Amino acid sequence: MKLIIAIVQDEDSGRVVSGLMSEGYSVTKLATTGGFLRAGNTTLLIGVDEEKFDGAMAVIEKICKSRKQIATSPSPIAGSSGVYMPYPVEVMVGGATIFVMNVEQFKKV
Ligand code: 2BA
Repeated sequence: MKLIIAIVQDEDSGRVVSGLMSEGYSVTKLATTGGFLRAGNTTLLIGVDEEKFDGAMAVIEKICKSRKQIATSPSPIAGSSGVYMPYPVEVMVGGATIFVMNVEQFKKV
C-alpha cells in the first residue's frame, strides 16, 4: 500500500476529491497553508493499494492546473525613508505537489 500526499490549489480541490471518490478512492482533505505565499491550499491524504496507485495519480494530474499567483515581497529600503515597500512577484503554482510514501501498516480499529 502507498500513501499519496498531494498539495493542490483550493480551486482544484473539490474536483479532485469528487474525481477520486467517484472512482472508489478514500480521501482525507486537510486545509493547509503554503509557507511561501502564506495562502490557503489543500492537502489530500490518499491511501491506495499498489494496483490502484496509477489511477489515483492520473485523476490528480488530469484535474490540477498550474496558475500564476502574485506574492508580495518586501523591497530593499526605499530611499532614505527606511520604509520597506511591498512589491508584487509573480510565481507559478502547481498543478500539484505530490509525495508518495510506502505504508508499513494500515489498520482500522
Ligand atoms: P507555497 O509555499 O505557498 O508556494 C507557492 C509557490 O511559490 C510554489 O508553487 C513556487 O512556485 C513558489 N515558491 C515557493 N517557495 C519559493 C521560494 N523559496 N522562492 C521562490 N518561489 C517559491 P509550488 O512549487 O507548486 O508549491 C505549491 C505549494 O506546495 C507550496 O505553497 C507548499 O504549500 C507546497 N510545497 C511545495 N513544495 C514543497 C515541499 N518540498 N515540501 C512541502 N510542501 C511543499
